[in-house]
Amino acid sequence: MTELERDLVAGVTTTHPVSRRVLIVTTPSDVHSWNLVFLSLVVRDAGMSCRIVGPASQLDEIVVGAEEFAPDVVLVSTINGHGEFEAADVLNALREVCDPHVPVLIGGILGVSHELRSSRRSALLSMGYTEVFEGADLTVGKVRSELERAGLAHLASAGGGR
Ligand code: B12
Repeated sequence: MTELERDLVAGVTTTHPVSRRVLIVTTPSDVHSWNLVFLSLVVRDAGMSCRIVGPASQLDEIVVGAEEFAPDVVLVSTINGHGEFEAADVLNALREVCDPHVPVLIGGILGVSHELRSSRRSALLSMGYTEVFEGADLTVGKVRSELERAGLAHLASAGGGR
């Protein structure tokens, strides 16, 4: 059995010797769950620890999850089309407890109109999201490199690794 397979059997929270921690949340209305499982596999495969708060992560659960897990990076995943409307509340909840340097990346299907994708991206970035993944951005390689970049940038700005 590989390390990844052992983690899958073990449950949704796993720890690795590498201390980067990734919190995975969704928006309060979104019940989709395989997106969260998929992301957790990418995170674990990259040798990072992860915790999933969702599906349908409520704002108080997001606050508690972020407080307990003290993530180095947060991934917000939503595909039901309401993401762009709930994104601000989720970010505000995270910022109640997360250090401002902690990168918060959002991705999935963030609205119901493909045509508005670029204006949605601009709005989410101005709101304070560190990076936005939608459509062609959603490759495993891109996600993984962004995760590593975000994790390293955070550790550097926090004055080194743990
Ligand atoms: C299964 C499914 C359901 C199941 C979910 C079961 C479960 N427990 O997960 C059920 C039946 C419950 C469901 C309900 C609904 N669904 Co649905 N569902 C799907 C379906 C068929 C597959 C989703 C899935 O599991 N994909 C597999 C995962 C692994 O892939 P993924 O979710 O796309 O995520 C990938 C990327 O987006 C990316 N990613 C995701 N998040 C993030 C985040 C970051 C940071 C990054 C980097 C990457 C990333 O990584 C993943 C792997 O590539 C999709 C259609 C489809 N074929 O995609 C519709 C779909 C998502 N559903 C849709 C809709 C509309 C609904 C409902 C509103 C329907 C209704 N009227 O009730 C409800 C929503 C309920 C709610 N409150 O959220 C729409 C959303 C449309 C939109 N956004 O414009 C879709 C796209 C169907 C469609 N074509 O219309 N659904």
